[in-house]
Amino acid sequence: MQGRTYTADAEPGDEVTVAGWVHETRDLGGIAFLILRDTTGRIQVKFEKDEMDDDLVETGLGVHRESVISVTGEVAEEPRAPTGVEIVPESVEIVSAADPELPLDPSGKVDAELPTRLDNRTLDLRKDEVKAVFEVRAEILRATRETFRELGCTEINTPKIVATGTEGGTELFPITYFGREAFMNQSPQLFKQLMAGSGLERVFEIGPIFRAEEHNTPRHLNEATSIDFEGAFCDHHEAMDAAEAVTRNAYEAVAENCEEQLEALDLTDEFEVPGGEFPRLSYEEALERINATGDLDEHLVYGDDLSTEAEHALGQDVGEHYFITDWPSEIKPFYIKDHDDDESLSTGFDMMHPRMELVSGGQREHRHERLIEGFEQQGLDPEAFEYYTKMFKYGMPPHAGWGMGAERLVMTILGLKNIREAVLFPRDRQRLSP
Ligand code: ATP
Ligand code: AMO
Repeated sequence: MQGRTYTADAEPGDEVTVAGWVHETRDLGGIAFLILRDTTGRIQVKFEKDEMDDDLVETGLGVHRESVISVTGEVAEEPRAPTGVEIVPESVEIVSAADPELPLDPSGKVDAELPTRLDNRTLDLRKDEVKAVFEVRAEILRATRETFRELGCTEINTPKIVATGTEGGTELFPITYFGREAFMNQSPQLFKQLMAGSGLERVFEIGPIFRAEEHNTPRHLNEATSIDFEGAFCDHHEAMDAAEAVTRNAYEAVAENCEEQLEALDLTDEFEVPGGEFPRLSYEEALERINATGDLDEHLVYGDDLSTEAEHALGQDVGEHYFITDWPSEIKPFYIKDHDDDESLSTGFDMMHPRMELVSGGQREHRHERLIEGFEQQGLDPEAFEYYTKMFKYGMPPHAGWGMGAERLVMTILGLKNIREAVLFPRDRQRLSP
């Protein structure tokens, strides 16, 4: 809107036009106040009924909450106003009137359940503490791009409509692509590896992944945002260093640049950037520690995958971010390389937050014959992946990488209870719109 002043920029003595939402009105009889809200904050508009034009007063005070209005007037200092200034209006224009009945109360005085909030995201994001989550999310992604730049990576974008899955056959969304069978991509895994072998060498992608997850849980989405790294001439240790750097820098950026948002989320006092290096436990050590907690009904044996309960028990025991390394080869995907001195052990790793897994990664099998053997061992047809495997015949350096769920990162940094709170329009088993 031409000539519009943001509420935060209104200085005493200015003649301004401020446009925004009617946050609330308070009628005290001879005098009434309207609080106008925009993205920068709030400002009080004062109506002195005896001294002002009746039409002006009627328009200003007759409008329903959450309507969009534009107010022109002079800014005056007023110590009793919430921000120390107020506008004495000369004109009020109703730009877009709101219904008196709102599906959700943006002032937050009436709590709303998550589904109601998700159905009405526009109104929901008028609340400071909800808006703050998405401002923090944007800051985390900004800091992540900066970390990757420092790590010498180039940002890439890979296809989301693909011919094959990589992360296990049951979690694919099939689609029809001009009469052919195709799928929504579960991970940029194969494409990022192909780029590690290209002249780019070190790449990252921040993009959607699609998984037809069987469970409806507070930490799974059917469309998630994956932060992916892949680096040529990297081993799994360097890949873990990169995952740790991305995580720590995300926390640091939030601590440095999101003071206002942490306050809105009531996290100022408890927010902490992770301290020392994240401990690196081998899978075998992890099993021993989980069994020693006595928190599980079952006794875990070598070769077991870690259940949610096992992850929780270990997370509580360790109490900080940590890695689980050296998994048995058979429970890691075909593209992960085994240790040279012990082929039953993989270089695959997971990076865990005490609440959940954040990252999976590892060094990749870059030797063509071994890769083909790996496909066969997992019961996959290497022919279907020929577009990928053939590039391993033309000079493929050793490489390593990982994938990190962006929503899980946001969720754990802010202590959100449900991953859906970290997505504007989540996709889960029930939710396809908005
Ligand atoms: P990823 O999906 O990327 O592998 P994750 O941490 O989400 O990472 P899953 O394999 O999906 O890992 O789940 C980890 C464990 O949690 C598995 O053993 C799985 O069976 C279990 N699990 C997942 N969802 C549920 C659920 N709703 N209730 C109980 N257990 C679950
Ligand atoms: P993985 O399948 O473990 O590994 O996924 C990597 C990370 O992505 C996040 N994630 C999810 N977040 C929300 N909802 C989901 N349904 C979901 N699924 C996964 C998690 C998980 O740790 N190709 C490998 C990565 C690699 O080796 O580079 C992969 O996709 O945070």
